[in-house]
Amino acid sequence: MTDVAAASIAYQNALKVIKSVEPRIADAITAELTDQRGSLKLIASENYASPAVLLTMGNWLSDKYAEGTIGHRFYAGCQNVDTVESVAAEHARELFGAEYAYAQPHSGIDANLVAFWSILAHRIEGPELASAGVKNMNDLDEDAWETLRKKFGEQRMLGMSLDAGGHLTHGFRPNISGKMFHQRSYGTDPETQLLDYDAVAAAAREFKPLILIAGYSAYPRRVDFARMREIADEVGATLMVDMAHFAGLVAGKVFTGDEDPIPHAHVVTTTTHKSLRGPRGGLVLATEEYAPSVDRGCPMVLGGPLSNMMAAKAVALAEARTQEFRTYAQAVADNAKTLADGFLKRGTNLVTGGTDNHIVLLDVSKYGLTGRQAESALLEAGIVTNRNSVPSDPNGAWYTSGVRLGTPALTSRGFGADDFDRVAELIVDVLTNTTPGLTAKGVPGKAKHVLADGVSDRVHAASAEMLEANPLYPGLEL
Ligand code: DSN
Repeated sequence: MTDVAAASIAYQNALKVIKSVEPRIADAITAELTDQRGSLKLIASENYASPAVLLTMGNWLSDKYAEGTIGHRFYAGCQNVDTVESVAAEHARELFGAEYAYAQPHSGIDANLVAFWSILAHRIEGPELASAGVKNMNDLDEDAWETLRKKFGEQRMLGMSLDAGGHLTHGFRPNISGKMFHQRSYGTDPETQLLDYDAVAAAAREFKPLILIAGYSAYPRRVDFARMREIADEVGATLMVDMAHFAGLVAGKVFTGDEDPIPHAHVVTTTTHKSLRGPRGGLVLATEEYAPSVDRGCPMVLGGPLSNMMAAKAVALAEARTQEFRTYAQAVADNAKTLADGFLKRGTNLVTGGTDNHIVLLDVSKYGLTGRQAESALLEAGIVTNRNSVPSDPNGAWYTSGVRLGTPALTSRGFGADDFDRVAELIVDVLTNTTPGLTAKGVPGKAKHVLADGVSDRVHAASAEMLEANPLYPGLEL
């Protein structure tokens, strides 16, 4: 339990110290708290970390360089960083039941990069070194090194398509992963919008990827990881799961058995700040087989570990091992279902027709709006969301036809079933009272919106009641 009186004093004093050097930054920090306290945050990838997690980030651990691994650093004096990283990895292993955990990645993208290069090291570099009869890549002659570099560039990755809910780091061209790998995507069934495992298996048989990636950032359903592992095994692929979005539901034992990626995947990556409710950062979990190559993450693709952030990860993971967190995780999933039902009964179209995780994906085309117009109308009414593509989106990835909602943040504030039904009602009120704004040529466009008079005020007033009844950081005097 957080000692809120102690946290209040800590923050008040910290802000006083910051203000004495750069008042604009102290003011921005305070203003961010005011904004977060006063809006309905429904961004599926955001949450509210505890004061204990937040306070752990701001200290002198930040000043220490510690490239390398626990007990094998390229700098002297890393004994305290060793403790921090060991505790973070221990909590991660025990929380998720993983054979090995790596706490250094600075973000989800970094965690995925560590995973990709570890898989390449294990599957491509290792056998190549063995066939050349050397232990270290520095011992390869120039020709053998060129051959190895070419082999890295020939590898294939199969992941979920972006408009079905996959993530940019799963082999798409704007991200480095799309430049590293030959990529192919699997989508969802055109009718049900659900994952079609037979289609994934057919694509895997034809494409023969080195890496099969499962995981998503905008798919409102659970995944059968046992089935994904069968597919990977059939074609000799490594199964990598990116659980950045739903790690909190795995940690909280809402996803178990075939829905828990850890027993099925070779390598699992995650962020620590979404449903897991920790600091900004990443983790890689792996089987013993992949552990030695994952352990090479720094300096293979990462800069020196952020020891203050690893410390905050350790605190958040300790929190996630409590019964309180399990209750929270179950509430996140229950609330998403209530939210989805609230839309369905009011006639809003949902991608896949509902949810069984923490995401609800609205298709706003029936309101005559793009996702971008819906997002900005909702923001005007104090509801913070983000626009998102829907499968086969006619409006592309910039304007989109969807709005993605998530329940982790408001559930952390204590919102329950009645509140989420009311949230659905407010969102429908905004969508039905918004029309497309006109372009410079005087025709309806895809970017601007017009919200009818009075709607913003009535939605703000209704939200304020719920926000006051469920305060953010109750007792924290700032
Ligand atoms: N930004 C994260 C999300 O919103 O899902 C993924 O990168």
